[in-house]
Amino acid sequence: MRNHKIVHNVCPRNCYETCSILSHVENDKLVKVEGNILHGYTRGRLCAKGYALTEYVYHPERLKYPIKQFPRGSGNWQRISWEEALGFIAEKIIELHDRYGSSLACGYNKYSGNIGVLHQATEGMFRGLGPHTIAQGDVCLAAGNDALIYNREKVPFKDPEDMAKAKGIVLWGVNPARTATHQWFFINKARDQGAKLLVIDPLYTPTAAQGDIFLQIKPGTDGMLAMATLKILLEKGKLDEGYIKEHFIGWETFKSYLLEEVELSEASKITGVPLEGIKELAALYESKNCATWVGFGLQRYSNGGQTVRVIDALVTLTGNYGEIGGGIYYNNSSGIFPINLKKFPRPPEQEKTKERIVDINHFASEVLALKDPPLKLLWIAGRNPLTQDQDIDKWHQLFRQLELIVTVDMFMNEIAAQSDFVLPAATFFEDYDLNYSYWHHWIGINQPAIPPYYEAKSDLEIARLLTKELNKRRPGFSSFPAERTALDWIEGEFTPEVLARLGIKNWRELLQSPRKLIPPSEKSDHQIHLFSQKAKEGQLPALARFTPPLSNPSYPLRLLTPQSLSRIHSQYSNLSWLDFGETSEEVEMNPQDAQARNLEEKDTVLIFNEGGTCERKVRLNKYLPEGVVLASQGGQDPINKLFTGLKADMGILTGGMPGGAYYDVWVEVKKND
Ligand SMILES: Nc1nc2c(c(=O)[nH]1)N[C@H]1C(S)=C(S)[C@@H](COP(=O)(O)OP(=O)(O)OC[C@H]3O[C@@H](n4cnc5c(=O)[nH]c(N)nc54)[C@H](O)[C@@H]3O)O[C@H]1N2
Ligand SMILES: Nc1nc2c(c(=O)[nH]1)N[C@H]1C(S)=C(S)[C@@H](COP(=O)(O)OP(=O)(O)OC[C@H]3O[C@@H](n4cnc5c(=O)[nH]c(N)nc54)[C@H](O)[C@@H]3O)O[C@H]1N2
Ligand code: SF4
Ligand SMILES: [Mo]
Repeated sequence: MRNHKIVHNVCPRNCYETCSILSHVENDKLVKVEGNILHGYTRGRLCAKGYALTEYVYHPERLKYPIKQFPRGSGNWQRISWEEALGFIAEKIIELHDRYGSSLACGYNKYSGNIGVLHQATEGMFRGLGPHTIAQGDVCLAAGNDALIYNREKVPFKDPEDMAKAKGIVLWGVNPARTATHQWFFINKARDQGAKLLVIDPLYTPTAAQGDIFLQIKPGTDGMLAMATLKILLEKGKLDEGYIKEHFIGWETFKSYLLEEVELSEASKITGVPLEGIKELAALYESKNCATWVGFGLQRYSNGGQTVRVIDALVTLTGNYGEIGGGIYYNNSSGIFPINLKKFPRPPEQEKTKERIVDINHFASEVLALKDPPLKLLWIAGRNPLTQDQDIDKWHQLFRQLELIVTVDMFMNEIAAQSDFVLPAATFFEDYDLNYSYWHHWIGINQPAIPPYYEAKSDLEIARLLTKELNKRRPGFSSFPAERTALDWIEGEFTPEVLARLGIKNWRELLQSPRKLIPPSEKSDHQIHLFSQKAKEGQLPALARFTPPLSNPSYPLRLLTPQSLSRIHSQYSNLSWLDFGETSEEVEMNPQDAQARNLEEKDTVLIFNEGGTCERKVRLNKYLPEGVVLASQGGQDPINKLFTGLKADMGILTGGMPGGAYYDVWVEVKKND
């Protein structure tokens, strides 16, 4: 074999797993990827999307050069040089600064394409311009994360590998058969030792199919299920009230709510879960070693945060604080890296005014309301809001006011197609990065395996080059430290605390192999806020209240759009290796709901609400509960056209903005004659 080498990479998708990859390279070409056996969580395996990365890197649709389109949206693209593209953008940034007296007319919208640390270079590049406009918020997990902060002051940092030691496992609103396949190793280890697996989901998912017990719940009613379970345990005398009184703030009010206002048969009706099912769940929580994995699915509701608070109350009141294997698993971001790309010092005049913050979940509509100055230049990186956002029609209005739209991406996604300039992004095989997971505790350094594809550049390289262009035109315009290389930034992240937690002396040891964080040494004192002063100050309802999620009298069907197996949101639909028949052209319906509307398999239908209309083909699914329809994300006619103004009840503490209530969508379906 000629010139064969193996390079360490880390998959940077917004995915629980952050897999460690060994890339086989021959003559500068990526020929194969495999999992790295030295990674204790991903254990030498990738998911199907990971194995398809060799097709992804050399895909014929990959963007090779900077391109410019005129008029915007016309498809009339012209290749240009990097110098020309960056020169034009730099001129525009300076001109806007002169026109408005600051860079507030310039902003970015960036999220989950690549969540590696160095991909925060886009944020850094804008920071260097002084005050500017930012899309802020956490799309994935904000409401549930806040809920845990209200209950416990901070989110428990759990090691998902410990789930292997649990005596029982509840998968609550999470679908790891699709979204976190490596976790099955640890779930199955526990099952081999006799742990029962109980799955709670409105959909009969591949995860539900693995359960010993499946509770098919009505969407948004999980809070009620948790309350009813607690009531059973309280009445059976299974809660240790002596301990609870000492460690739980607000127990008496919560207890009287359970006793006086929660009614089991009513709860069974609201949730759709039979009483036997609620009893099975209660039986599982009698064990002190029950693991509860709360997924991001169940908090995408207007009552999503409240739901997670009540589930956490169930977990903790039954004594499951997190003893070996047990406790709540949610989001394990360690927050250990300083992320210097967002913290470098700026001159005092750049610190005088604050950045302007816009809710990422409602970006276009909020930006349209901005004045003094209006947003004029928008930079998109690692995002496809035209399929993934809410209020998509507002994006089209926003385009009219923007003087320059720049998108950095590997592919011509829906937002790139509406941009003035598209800059080709390098894949993670083409530059360095530092990666941690929001789930497992392993850290890895991603290393360049192949040269950049044609003229593609990483987001960091682009930030450095644009900064140089700006400062060439106007010395000192940007304070972004453009001279720092990828390795300089990586080195800067390894504080003495990080090195100690990784048990290493020099960060370069990570170039040889990923390492696992040693857990922090502090002990939790188990104080739980069933009454939270902080939540009260945030004007949130008391915990002892179950608020049903929104309903809409005009639109009787609830639309769920969770994650697909072969996609990461809008990505990968162009990969033939991942063509498992998943399509965004269908809507799945229960046969009764279809019959009531005179619909049959393969009928062309319109699915609509006050937000808009999408065309789909009917696929009958007898496992779907009545009143729920199911569709996939992405595509040319995105389902998110039907999403308007949906906010979860919590999220401010985590993302500075409420989470998005992506599953609180109500629709009607009719034949398209
Ligand atoms: N294959 C794949 N993996 C992914 C992604 C992807 O696009 N594709 N995306 C990644 C990202 S960014 C994220 S945020 C995570 C999300 O991954 P998960 O945490 O698994 O969350 P979701 O897929 O949103 O929803 C999980 C489950 O919650 C269920 N659910 C919906 N409503 C309710 C409810 O009211 N109650 C209950 N009990 N369950 C409910 C859904 O039916 C679904 O089966 O996945 C990551 N992993
Ligand atoms: N209907 C519905 N909508 C949803 C959700 C849902 O459950 N249902 N889930 C929401 C959630 S949890 C999320 S996380 C969002 C995801 O929404 P987005 O953050 O918009 O994510 P993607 O659709 O994955 O698009 C990411 C883009 O980044 C590009 N990219 C990849 N790597 C890089 C890189 O290194 N640099 C640059 N510049 N670009 C790169 C990809 O090619 C792709 O075009 O969607 C949200 N929208
Ligand atoms: S998409 Fe997720 S599971 Fe698949 S290779 Fe990447 S990190 Fe691993
Ligand atoms: Mo997400």
